[in-house]
Amino acid sequence: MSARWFHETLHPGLRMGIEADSVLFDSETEHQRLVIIENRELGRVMLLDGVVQTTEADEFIYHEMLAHVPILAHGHAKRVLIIGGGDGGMLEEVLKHPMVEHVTMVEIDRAVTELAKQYLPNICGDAFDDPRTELVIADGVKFAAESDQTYDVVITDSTDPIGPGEVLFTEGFYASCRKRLKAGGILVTQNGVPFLQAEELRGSMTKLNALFADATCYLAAVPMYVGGTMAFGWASDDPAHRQVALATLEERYRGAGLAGRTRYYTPAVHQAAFALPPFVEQLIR
Ligand code: AG3
Repeated sequence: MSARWFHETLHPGLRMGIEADSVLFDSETEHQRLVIIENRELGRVMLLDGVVQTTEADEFIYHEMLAHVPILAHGHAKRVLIIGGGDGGMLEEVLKHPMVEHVTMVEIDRAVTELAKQYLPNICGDAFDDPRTELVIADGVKFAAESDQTYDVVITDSTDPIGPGEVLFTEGFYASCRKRLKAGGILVTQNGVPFLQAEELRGSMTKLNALFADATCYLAAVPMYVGGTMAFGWASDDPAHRQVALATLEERYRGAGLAGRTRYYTPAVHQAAFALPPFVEQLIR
């Protein structure tokens, strides 16, 4: 069988291609087109509606930075809510914290979780079987609006604001997330690559600034999210959470048993991620 190329369709006028040494899955789910391929550089790669969601090679950067930054900044997070995140990579990272007692993950597409268990065990591990995990197959917008549960950290591990993911970038959704936070809780969001998705970041930050006492973004370069660094939205009513001293972060990092077990996150990287180049700063104020 000849190799097949998959081209990402996210940025009009630019084309990123990944050669599939093999195609493990390619079909429409109830919600979207789901593709899992294998590539010699990247390992297994999952795409949703033509957009790379995660790869075995670089998932650690994205998942570590969206999980450990808010949890270690918070310092005593016991309850975490993940909106999206069907591949289980975020769940697996969050569960590394012994202090975390309960994680609710709300994924709209059951097929994503089922296929991740089958084809992406290197990404989700056995996170779905952890007794602390509560998997809810539902619309994240509806869950955030209607649940009566509250959390210390809320993570939106979403697709981009096109198609089914668009609602996860609205003011109404962010307001619901705020209601799901306990006092002093932290919301973090997948917010795209600002070099290519400036308006997406500007839009989210305008809404987060209006709703929270303290809102900003932080950055990490995830190679297969092309275009430079990715932005993660950060919002909390407690500004102290992004001023945590390095020594404190180090103590919490060691305390969680994470020292030497992360491949991107360190307390120093955590602090540095909040330093923003002017072209990003201008988008978020
Ligand atoms: N979902 C975020 C994919 C973002 C792609 N955007 C982009 N390349 N600008 C990741 C899901 C992993 N759990």
